[in-house]
Amino acid sequence: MSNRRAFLKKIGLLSSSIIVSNAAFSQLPDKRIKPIKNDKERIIISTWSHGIPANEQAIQTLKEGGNILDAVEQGVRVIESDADNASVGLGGRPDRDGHVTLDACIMDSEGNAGSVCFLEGFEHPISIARAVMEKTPHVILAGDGAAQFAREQGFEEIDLLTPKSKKAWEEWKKKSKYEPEINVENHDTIGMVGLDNSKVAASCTTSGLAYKMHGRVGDSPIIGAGLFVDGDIGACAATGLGEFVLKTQTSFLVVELMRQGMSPQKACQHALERIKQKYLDKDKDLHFQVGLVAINVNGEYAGYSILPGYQYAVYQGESNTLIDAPFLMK
Ligand code: SD4
Repeated sequence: MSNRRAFLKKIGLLSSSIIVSNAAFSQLPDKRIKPIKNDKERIIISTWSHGIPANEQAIQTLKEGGNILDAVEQGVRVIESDADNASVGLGGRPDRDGHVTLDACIMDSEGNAGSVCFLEGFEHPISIARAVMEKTPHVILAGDGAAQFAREQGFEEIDLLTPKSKKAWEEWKKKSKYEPEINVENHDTIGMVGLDNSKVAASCTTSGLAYKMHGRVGDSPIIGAGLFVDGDIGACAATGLGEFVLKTQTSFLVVELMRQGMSPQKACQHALERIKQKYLDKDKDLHFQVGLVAINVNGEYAGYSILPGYQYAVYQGESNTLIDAPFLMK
């Protein structure tokens, strides 16, 4: 008996039981939410307080006739360009070798997605990610290949390490301690989800964790981790310590839980509980933040985090509000 057959026999998965388990799969509950198709509802939600100006731009884009994909792209570009914001893109904190390396992705209602990671020297990785989605047969381009593509597409090159972020990095090098404490004063990512005209979309862009290893790629450019969109269900985007978002595919999980009938708030809470049970409950020395934003196609939305301190911005109707998210643990 082959090793594989022996293994399948041991775990009781030889032919007849495979058929049973496939049948069981097809009976998994799919309480797909019924879209209300409220064409007037227009909602934009972003991670952290920089979500306020980003939402503002996203709504402006919709008002000027852009669609929801344009809105989530244009919204986060504002933060990518903000040199005073030490978190994303220009002025972002570099890796331990002094390189500002960028991760970003974007996804639409039809299931199209594009991403760049470990990219250096461009102001708007989110727009390069969109170009990957729209102009190549691929989903992800990385490093030099992503830079080559960006150049070919006419994206302008720029040195992202500002004198301020260089000084902070030089200060950091004196102790060289890697402490990814992500919270209100120290976060690196903007994730945005939006709904307009019954269509959802999401974007996520970051210079990644401050002083990470050169070459490190986080959750933010990975479809299913940093964000996920299903046009029949809704969208989710994540911020926080990317390694744990990657290991649990958090954004995909949230959308799948919404597909099973959970509200965005329940789905976010449940997905974060998964991280807590798998990692935090097993190792009392672990301490990290993960924050989420999620929306379903009916316009219900939520933000949630593991630890206190996470805020998200919601633009709905005429108001753009910063909300303290509920959290799992003190
Ligand atoms: C990362 N998730 O690179 C990002 C970091 C982040 O606010 O969200 N910071 O792991």
